[in-house]
Amino acid sequence: MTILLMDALPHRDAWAEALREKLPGHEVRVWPDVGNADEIEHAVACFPELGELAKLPNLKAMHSLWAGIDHVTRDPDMPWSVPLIRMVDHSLTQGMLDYVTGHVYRFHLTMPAFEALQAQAEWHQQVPPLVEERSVGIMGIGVLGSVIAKQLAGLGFQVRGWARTQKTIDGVDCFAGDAGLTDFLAGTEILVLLLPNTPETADIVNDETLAKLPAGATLINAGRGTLIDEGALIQSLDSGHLTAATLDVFKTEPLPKDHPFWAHPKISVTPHVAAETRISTASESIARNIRHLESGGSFDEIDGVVDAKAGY
Ligand code: NDP
Ligand code: OXD
Repeated sequence: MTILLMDALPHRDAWAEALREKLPGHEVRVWPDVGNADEIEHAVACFPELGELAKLPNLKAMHSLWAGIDHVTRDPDMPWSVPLIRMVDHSLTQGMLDYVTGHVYRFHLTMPAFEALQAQAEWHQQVPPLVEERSVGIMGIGVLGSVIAKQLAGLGFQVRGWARTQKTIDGVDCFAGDAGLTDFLAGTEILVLLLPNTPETADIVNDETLAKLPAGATLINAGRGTLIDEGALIQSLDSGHLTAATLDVFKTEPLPKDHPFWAHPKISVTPHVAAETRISTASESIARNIRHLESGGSFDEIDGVVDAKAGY
């Protein structure tokens, strides 16, 4: 059984070593040393070169190193007939849980307002509400969003979630589709984006949707930069309707040096670090899926198999 690590990743030797260790008896090749392409059955990819996946005629599965698959599906020649499995991994989930919980608390405790006061050496005691008086809305309650929703509900926040299909999550008010979006937004003070990049989610945060949030709302985008109409976000912040935004992902990454987000007083930028794919645990997720398939297991039993029609 031969596995090809597709990318020119910074840590690809470590990835290859981890996969070899976890899949003894398998050959792990590292692109561009493909060898006989007919022998490759599993491709492990984050940001593969365009057209390279289509050159592997006997591929059984493609394994994305990231939870988001847009770096793989950007390839117009990607072989959609081969199942694509996105990363579902404990460390990735825990990292996102830490990131979102931390930034939700920062907004809940109105830290941007205190930071602005500190810059003016102003003592102004405006006490934040308690968690049970604060609503957090999560757009995208899939693998990551659902764990975060449960955690925030457990901490006492009023939590609501929005997805394409109706969900039931204990302690979380769930909304679905276009029909549920207005009500979802109207009751959301801290909006968290954990949607994938698809044609349907492009610029889903725009003038119209931002206006549906209550005045004073805040935004955390840990999903994809494509979710936000950047001009609409800046306008909403400048008007004071939205009070602050924390952005981890951007339409162009790295965020260009002259981009207005860097210097905007109400925007905090993190460089796509909300959740990292860590080699130790993620290589085990991939190895487990490969072992499962090799032992005759089906794709239905694997977490994260991409629905080609839905595009995520
Ligand atoms: P999932 O596929 O498990 O969840 C996606 C969620 O989005 C689902 O709830 C899905 O609805 C919902 N959704 C998709 N399309 C629509 C739509 N058109 N309308 C409404 N809801 C929609 O993905 P994960 O939770 O694993 O990851 C989410 C995203 O987070 C990734 O795609 C990636 O972009 C981003 N990410 C960012 C990282 C970072 O470091 N910043 C790290 C990891 C991930 P339904 O449940 O009905 O299918
Ligand atoms: C992502 C990831 O999809 O880091 O952004 O997994």
